[in-house]
Amino acid sequence: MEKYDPKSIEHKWQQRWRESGIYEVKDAAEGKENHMLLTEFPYPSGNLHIGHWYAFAVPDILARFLRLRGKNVMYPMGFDAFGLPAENAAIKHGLNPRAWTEKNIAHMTEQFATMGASIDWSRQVSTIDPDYYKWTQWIFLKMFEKGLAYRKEVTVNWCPSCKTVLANEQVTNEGRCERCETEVVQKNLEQWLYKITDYADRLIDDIENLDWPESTKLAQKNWIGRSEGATIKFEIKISNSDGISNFQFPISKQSPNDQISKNYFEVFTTRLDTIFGCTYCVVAPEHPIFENRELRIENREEVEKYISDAKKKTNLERTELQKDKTGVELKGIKAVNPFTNEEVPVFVADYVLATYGTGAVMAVPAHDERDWEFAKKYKLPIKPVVLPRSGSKEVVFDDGESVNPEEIKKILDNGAFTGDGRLINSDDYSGMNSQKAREEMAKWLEENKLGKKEKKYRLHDWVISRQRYWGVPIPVVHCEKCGVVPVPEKDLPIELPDLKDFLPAGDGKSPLAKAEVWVNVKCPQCGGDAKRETDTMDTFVDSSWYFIRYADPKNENKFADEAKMKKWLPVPMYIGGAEHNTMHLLYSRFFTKVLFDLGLVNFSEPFTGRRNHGIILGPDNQKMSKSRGNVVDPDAEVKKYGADSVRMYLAFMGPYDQNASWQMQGVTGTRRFLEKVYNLSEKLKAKSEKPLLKNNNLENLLHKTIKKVTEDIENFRFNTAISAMMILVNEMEKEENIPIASFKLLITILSPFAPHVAEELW
Ligand code: ANZ
Ligand code: ZN
Repeated sequence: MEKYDPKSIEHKWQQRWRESGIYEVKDAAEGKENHMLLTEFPYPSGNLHIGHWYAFAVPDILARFLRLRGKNVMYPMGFDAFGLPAENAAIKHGLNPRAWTEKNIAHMTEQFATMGASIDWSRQVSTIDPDYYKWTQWIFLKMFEKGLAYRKEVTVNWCPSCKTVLANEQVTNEGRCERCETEVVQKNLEQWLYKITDYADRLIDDIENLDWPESTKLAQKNWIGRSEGATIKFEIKISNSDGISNFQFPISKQSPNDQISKNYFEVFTTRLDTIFGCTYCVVAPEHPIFENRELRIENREEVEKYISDAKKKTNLERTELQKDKTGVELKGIKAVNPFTNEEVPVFVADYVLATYGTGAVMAVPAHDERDWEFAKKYKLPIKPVVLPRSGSKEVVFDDGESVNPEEIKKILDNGAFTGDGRLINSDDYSGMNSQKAREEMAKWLEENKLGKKEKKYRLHDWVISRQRYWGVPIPVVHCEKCGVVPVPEKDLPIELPDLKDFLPAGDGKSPLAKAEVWVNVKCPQCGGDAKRETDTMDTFVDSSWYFIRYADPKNENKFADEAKMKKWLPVPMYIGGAEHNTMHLLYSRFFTKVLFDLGLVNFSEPFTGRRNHGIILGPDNQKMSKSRGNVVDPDAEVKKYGADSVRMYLAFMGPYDQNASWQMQGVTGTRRFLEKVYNLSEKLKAKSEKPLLKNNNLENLLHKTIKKVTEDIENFRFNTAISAMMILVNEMEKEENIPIASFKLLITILSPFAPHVAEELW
């Protein structure tokens, strides 16, 4: 028999698989359960890198395994093909974004073939295909009808160089544009948003039952950031030389924002039980209170200087990076604590964010660390009102007041006590535990209409507008008479027009504003002159529903046929990177819930199973990058060792969810292993088709290995499955004769990992 030569084997089988179409899956196969094994479809950057191999070749082991276990497996692939790089290439090298992207897709598809993955290319989905984005637009119209798509002026991260709005996640920790490193500034712009906050509770509550990594569930819960607490009204009093008087804004100053036309502001707290310890209040620099000129702040100039400085900082700088809390007292103004009627000073400080809660807080330095630091710095009183149930020494709560003075001293000298405990110095509430006090106090607030229990979320509505060319046009027109008018369904898709010049039109306008013929249309409602919306959609919109399309990729009348969706969805297993823990996975869940509420799909969670994969680092244990010169080229490795060896090495590197560093000689190990397997076929005794190995121990080991490989694959422990096969093969090598039946078993368990050589040996 000749030597193992992957070159002569692999290409041949890849061609055979393609020509026979064996991986093109039917919607039903008798006696088999359907299973869509989903991986995150790639962005067509132009070249498959080793990370792509890790993301697609290793899950292919699972796809092939599930097929061997009798499932009707769909292993689909597509391209998330809109986005900035195509447009940047267009601007930089004068290439057409569509031509650039399509060329990349063609090249990557060829590279995919060398992986030997069991992909069903007949179901390929590409987000730039008008047959696909027609439905992305259609879903927008459904959202619009339901009030889930709306326009609002929002403060956005603005990159002055890319001239585009950036998502928070596209801004680096240093406050720079992720792509071009320019310093990001804040800017107010009218944007389109999806109202994901309407789904905040369901997005948190429904996550419990999913078979997902705990780390992903936690990341989503933190991202949504639900806090249960209360809002409380604090009356504003102005003090002047005659003393303090009740302040009433003139009626003429009625503002759309409730809070600045009334004589109070609202705070949000999760610790209502500490309210007797409130010694001052803080409002955010962007708080609407400052818009009211009637509010005579004696030191307005100083305050406005502080505000304008604060607006230059990013949220991260304000909250985490800046260790020293700063602020300015609003002279001439006091806030009244509704429980004590005490008047406390009001500060503006940038550690309070306008975008969270109500943008104002009651400060309780005895029980909040930030407030404690601030109080020490500005010499504000610290008033303990909650003590630990048992401190270093016994605390006596007989009448709710007698306490160990050492506990008090500890708080005053060492820092806030932030836990729950028993209340002191809190009138009738003294002696209650924190939980009970919160309940009772909230009741009192509600009875007196001074506040109420409330939940707040960190999650904001999703800004989907991008001022970019290479994206899905938002299907609305702006009419002078009718305002914003949705494009009728029958006119979809609104195709992207061809452009010569892809530079943004300036003033935050998309390059599409330059496409005059395309922009100027008749209003679908009144027939008058109107203009198309020129913003395009965030690419995360495109990828929020692509997995549904795999069930019915060519449907021209619906985004997918109901019967077909029932056959394939929801997705039982989705494999991808931990970087998508929040945005992509959350957006897809939101889309699914919206479609579910519209009665368009019959499942309310898109992915019942989820596993994350790690990252392949360079041989130097660093992230691979051209500048470090530690990039591993999969094509070169395949040429040298064969695809089967590369696949196996990737699976062998470690637990699939962990990062692993590529070892230069690593693939030689799996290559040698496959050579051994190949050479075992010399020992086959064709005539003696005896079912068992002569050596009882070895027969035993073979079956133990089958069991172990099975369980390991099911649990994503591909590395230990390979170790087990290596041990088995070493033992089999010592035999002189190997029955064909035993060898077939070995080839079967090997085939998901090294499909080409397994097919050849079979
Ligand atoms: C009084 C208090 C006393 C608070 C105490 C905490 C401890 P989470 O859990 O993250 O929701 N807060 C409210 N709005 C804020 C804003 N816009 N910017 C900065 N801080 C804000 O945090 C809620 C707590 O964070 C609230 O409860 C408020 O401080 C503060 F012993 O109110 B607390
Ligand atoms: Zn009109």
